[in-house]
Amino acid sequence: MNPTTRQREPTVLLTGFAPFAGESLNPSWQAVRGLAGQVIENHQVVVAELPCEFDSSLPTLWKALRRSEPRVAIAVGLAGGRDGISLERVAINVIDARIPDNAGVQPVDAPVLGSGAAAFFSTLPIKAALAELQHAGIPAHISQTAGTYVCNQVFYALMHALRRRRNTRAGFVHVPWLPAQAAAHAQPGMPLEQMTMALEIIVRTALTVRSDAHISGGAEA
Ligand code: PCA
Repeated sequence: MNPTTRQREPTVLLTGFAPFAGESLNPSWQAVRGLAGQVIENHQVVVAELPCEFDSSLPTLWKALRRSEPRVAIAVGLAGGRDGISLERVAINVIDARIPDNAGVQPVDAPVLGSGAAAFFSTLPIKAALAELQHAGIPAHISQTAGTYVCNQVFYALMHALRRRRNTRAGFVHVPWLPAQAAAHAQPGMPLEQMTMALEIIVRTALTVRSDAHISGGAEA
């Protein structure tokens, strides 16, 4: 078949991160990897692992976006210490690294993109996804900040790259520690199967729900 005329199956892009800060596993990549090649609502799941490096994560993200041309793109990262799935609401145009990345780089108060808007909102139906996750018995919440580290940078760059693609929904999800990591840090964790199931639910919701649910996911602080 002529590759230029071949109809490609629509795709969903999921990215996870390489381990960082001395950990040997990053649950985000473990969970994303578990959905590689699966078909959800007639969309093929394409996955990519991003380095936990300010400089190289973005070209890797852009390449994955170019290759997959997804209908839904969700970047996933670890937020150690959180006690459930975090549906991130907003990406901000700032990097302020508390620790160096895997390349030893530690930017402070730098913009993600010098000429970019101050912030972008997730275009995923995060409230509807929250309701679905709660219905499935998976701990989850809306998060009002994705931090100021590599995850926020990738979230911001993802939303910036897709800002004119009205038909592509995109956003960011943080997952907590895996159980063994949670025990080592004395912080909350979640089994891998539950994280993978959560991502599948979020993808399905993004592909099927037209307008987001009107339920509170707010916080006082
Ligand atoms: N979590 C970090 C970067 C990579 C990851 O998985 C963050 O939240 O910024």
